[in-house]
Amino acid sequence: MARYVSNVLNAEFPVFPMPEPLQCGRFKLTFERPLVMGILNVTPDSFSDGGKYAMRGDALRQAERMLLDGADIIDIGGESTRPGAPPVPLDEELERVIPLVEQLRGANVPLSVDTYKPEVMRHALSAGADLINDIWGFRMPGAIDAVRDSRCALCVMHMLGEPQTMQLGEPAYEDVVAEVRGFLEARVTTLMQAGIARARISVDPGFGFGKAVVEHNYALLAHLPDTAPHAKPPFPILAGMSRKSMVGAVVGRPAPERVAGSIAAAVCAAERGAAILRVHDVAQTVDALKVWAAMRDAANRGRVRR
Ligand code: PT1
Repeated sequence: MARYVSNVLNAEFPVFPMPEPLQCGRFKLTFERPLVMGILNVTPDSFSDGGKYAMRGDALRQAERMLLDGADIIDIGGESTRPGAPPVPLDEELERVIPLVEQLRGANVPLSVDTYKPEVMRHALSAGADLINDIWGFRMPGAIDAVRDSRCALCVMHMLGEPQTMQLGEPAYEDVVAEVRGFLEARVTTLMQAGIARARISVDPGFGFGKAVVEHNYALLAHLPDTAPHAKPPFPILAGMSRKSMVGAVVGRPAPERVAGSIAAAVCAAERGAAILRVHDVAQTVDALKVWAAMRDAANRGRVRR
């Protein structure tokens, strides 16, 4: 008679070497468990005509919510980098982002700013940002100079093409995992040669940024540890899949209904050693990761004898 044997009892739990602590402005982040980065979009709400003040109030309330829900980092973004989203002028992005950094600075939580503009990076760091999250991987002229003399962390992301056009043609790779890793290796080398300490650098394969929706994104997720530079100790990996079309394509639901699918993706990434998960649904992701961590801890204790 066929018998199902639980893998957990017999196989070893996959163990990935833990990244060293990440130097992140006022903080030093450690990765005994994956950290949750809550997404704070500071963009005008089409349903509200209250202008900037309402937008800022909404953002502050949302930040408060995410902190109560257990977010470890808040990622503030003033320009949507979703495929096809229009660029935001510099002064508009500054007006959206900098007041929020100032107002959240007292919350004693690491503040990340999602920007590729060197000028926004400089102002954000002066206002007290702890991490600069750059979808362009610090390739814009002046971006490296903007962060060099600070203690902020960097998130270096892979993107093929530009946000406006990256999903229009068919993104083509010979080996998507190796090519993303090669790109990140080259960026990390350039950053360290420019004088940025290794301890400040995290990497991100850039889910949804110039990748075929199912084929490439799920290959990157399946092989997540291989998307980062092969280095000892490893660089912390940040994974952002929350509500993206890679989830939508599989569950067949619009963005607001992709919460459960996104949590499954986050747990898969945790299982593959992700250090930071960038998510919209902080409370649900924190719970899911607690359950996953309890299972991992049990696996590490070994099989219980009686
Ligand atoms: C990300 C990320 C980001 N994603 C980092 N920063 C976005 N470090 C913004 C879709 O396919 O993954 N890592 N900042 C949001 N971008 C997208 C891309 C949103 C694709 C949606 C899609 O639906």
